[in-house]
Amino acid sequence: MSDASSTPGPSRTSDPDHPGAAAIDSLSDLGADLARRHRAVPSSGAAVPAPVVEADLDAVTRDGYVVLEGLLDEAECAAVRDAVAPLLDRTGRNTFEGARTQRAYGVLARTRACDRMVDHPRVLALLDRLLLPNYLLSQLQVINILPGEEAQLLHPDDAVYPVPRPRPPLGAATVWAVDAFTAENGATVVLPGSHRWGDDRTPDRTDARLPATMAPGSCVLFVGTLWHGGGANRSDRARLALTAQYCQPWLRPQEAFTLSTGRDTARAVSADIRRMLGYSIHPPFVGMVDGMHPQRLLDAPS
Ligand SMILES: O=C(O)CCC(=O)C(=O)O
Repeated sequence: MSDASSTPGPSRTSDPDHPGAAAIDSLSDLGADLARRHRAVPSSGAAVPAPVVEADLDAVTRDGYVVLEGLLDEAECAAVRDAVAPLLDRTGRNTFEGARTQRAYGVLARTRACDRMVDHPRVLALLDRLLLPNYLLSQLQVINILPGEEAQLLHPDDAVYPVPRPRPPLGAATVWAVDAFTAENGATVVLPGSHRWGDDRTPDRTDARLPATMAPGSCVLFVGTLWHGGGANRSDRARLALTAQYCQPWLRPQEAFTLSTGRDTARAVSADIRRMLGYSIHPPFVGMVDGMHPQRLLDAPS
């Protein structure tokens, strides 16, 4: 069932009770057999030159994050700004979401304008190396930090999963600057190297906190183990951002996108986003629907 597999399936047997049944000698055979029509295709990240990805990956491995500059142009940022403005109608329900921060969820079901922030090749090229094939989208939010907002509680995103640290990350995230991120307007604050900390360590005043300052159309990508948070907005203008979180394909995503996002949306997005919404399998079975690859739900008329 794995669409991560690109190898031909196992050979068919001549068992008279099960004509055409495949011989399965290993779990990878099983995955390859069940994928059949829905085999892996490389993500759009495969087109990114290897030296570029390796430099990005070196930074992430060393510091826990990397700033990817200038991935979207001003027209693309303006389109995102226009599309998300009507979605920003409320402030946070607690100080973690932010009393002076507007958030919008369910973005993919409401606009196509943000898709490139979810499946940008530079991001996918890194995720392809940090996570297992068929990693999933775990969250997608618009975050608009208003003037006067205080610094968010520092946190690692994958602390929601009860797995002891230190350990490899269970996911990764991007925060995209739609407006320029500055030290004054609430640029995401990162703690370099904190992705290696164990459970016995939380940030104290001696730890370096760096604002991820960047131009519109750039993003900061960090692993789920990195301590970070939204910055205080001491400017007189809002700071508009979009954040996408991704997780290993065997984990439960924070938002159940297969429940919250309709099949018309799943058909409308790119193959990379569709796979990340859950129309994919972690081999041999995780994510199946009625014993079959979930992509079949989209092949049939709904
Ligand atoms: O808005 C930001 O810069 C980061 C927000 C964040 O880390 C979160 O809400 O989990």
